Amino acid sequence: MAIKLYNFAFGPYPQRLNIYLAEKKPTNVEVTLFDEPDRRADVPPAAITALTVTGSMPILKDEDGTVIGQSLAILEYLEDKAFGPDMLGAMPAARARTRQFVHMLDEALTFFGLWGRHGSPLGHGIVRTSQDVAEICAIRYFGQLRLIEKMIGGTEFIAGDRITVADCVAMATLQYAADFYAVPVPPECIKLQTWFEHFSTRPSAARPGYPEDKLARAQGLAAYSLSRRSNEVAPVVRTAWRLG
Ligand SMILES: N[C@@H](CCC(=O)N[C@@H](CS)C(=O)NCC(=O)O)C(=O)O
Repeated sequence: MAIKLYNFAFGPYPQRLNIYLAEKKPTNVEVTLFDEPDRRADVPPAAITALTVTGSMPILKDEDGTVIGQSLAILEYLEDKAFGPDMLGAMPAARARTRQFVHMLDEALTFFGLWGRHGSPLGHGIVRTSQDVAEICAIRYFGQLRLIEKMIGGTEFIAGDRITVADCVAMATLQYAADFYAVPVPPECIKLQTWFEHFSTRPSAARPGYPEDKLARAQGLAAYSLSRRSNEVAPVVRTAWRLG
């Protein structure tokens, strides 16, 4: 019997786990990947989404009946229970350093997700959108990346000399921003950019396939956000991204 993980093949939260599992290679985790959500086709199956209150992916189910429905809690649980190399940190200080990055990156993704939802055609007609929210969240996203940049030392990986869950969360976030919405790592975040280029070459970070119709509408988020706003406010996003 194995720990079961239900997940999507793409998406910023699912991809945290996809990258993590490709790095950790545990032998006691069985993964089921679903295509993009389609309620009519029962994908992912209602029997799976009903396991948690949100029904979002990823979802973990262990053999004793334990169910976990948040990606960061799943990562921690797998660090406790999955076979494979330690990816959190051996000592309390190292673990705390990894978690600091993870929380900062999680906040960054929240800002980015809101920017994408409110600032791109993908959200239109699906959620109530606000150009102000889009701009505020774009600024907060870039600001958060600049803070993370300051926290990174001169190490090969985000939290130190060994790969940790922070690398998986960082890669899933920056890859989603770059590949799906065409928003690159800001050029002034040199350490983050160097790390991103380096980590992108790992097999675990292979670009996932995105649904073509959604990809087409998501691309060029920054340019699209700018073009929708009067010149009065657009410079704020322009400055935040150092667009010149
Ligand atoms: N905070 C959750 C977010 C998970 C999430 O939003 N997953 C998305 C995919 S990126 C999802 O399943 N969306 C479909 C849905 O909620 O029905 C986590 O960290 O696991």
